[in-house]
Amino acid sequence: MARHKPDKPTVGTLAASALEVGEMPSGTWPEIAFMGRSNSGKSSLINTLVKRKIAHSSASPGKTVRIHFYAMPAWYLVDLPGFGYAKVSKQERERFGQAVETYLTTRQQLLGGVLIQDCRRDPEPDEAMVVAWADASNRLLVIVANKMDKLNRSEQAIRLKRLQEAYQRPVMMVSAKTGEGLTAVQASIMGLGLQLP
Ligand SMILES: Nc1nc2c(ncn2[C@@H]2O[C@H](COP(=O)(O)OP(=O)(O)O)[C@@H](O)[C@H]2O)c(=O)[nH]1
Ligand SMILES: [Mg+2]
Repeated sequence: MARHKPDKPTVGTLAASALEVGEMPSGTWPEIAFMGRSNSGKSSLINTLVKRKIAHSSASPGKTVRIHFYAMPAWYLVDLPGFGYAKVSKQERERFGQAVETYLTTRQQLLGGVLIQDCRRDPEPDEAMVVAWADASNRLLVIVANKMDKLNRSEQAIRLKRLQEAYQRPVMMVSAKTGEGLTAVQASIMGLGLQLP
């Protein structure tokens, strides 16, 4: 029988920083993975959602990029510093891409993902891959279009329509900066039975 180390880290703390399964939390808490192109505002969104500064900013050049597990009330917020990550070598990027892929496709505790993108951009192949993953693995995916404060009301409506057409899924317009739209994101996390701090 598998032996689990009980999960009991303090809310908001970094419980694990992993590149391999053996380095990931070994308990049974469910996980939600936050993904997005760098500069989409992923860290800002995470920090606003959990009401504290937890998300790392991008690692300095040459530093290994890892999968970060932050303790929430009885679940883990998983920060996947994924695509568009240009500061590391090609070799490093491939290694990391493999770690993320293995995590996404094999992790039992993973309930779903939150995909963050800049509302002013259209989805690119990286974003499409995340949607394909959610479809193939039948996992929940919340698509968040961030930085809505950069657009006026009519531009917001145009972008929302365009993004929903491109994704063929609901998209939530938010601003990590002003907090606008975030209750919908909170509601979808809480709809999974997970509590936010
Ligand atoms: N105006 C505005 N700027 C934002 C918003 N979210 C993030 N930013 C800015 O976008 C830049 C990248 O944010 P960061 O959270 O580091 O993005 P990450 O690379 O995806 O983790 C920073 O300068 C943030 O201050 C937002 O909702 N509105
Ligand atoms: Mg970041």
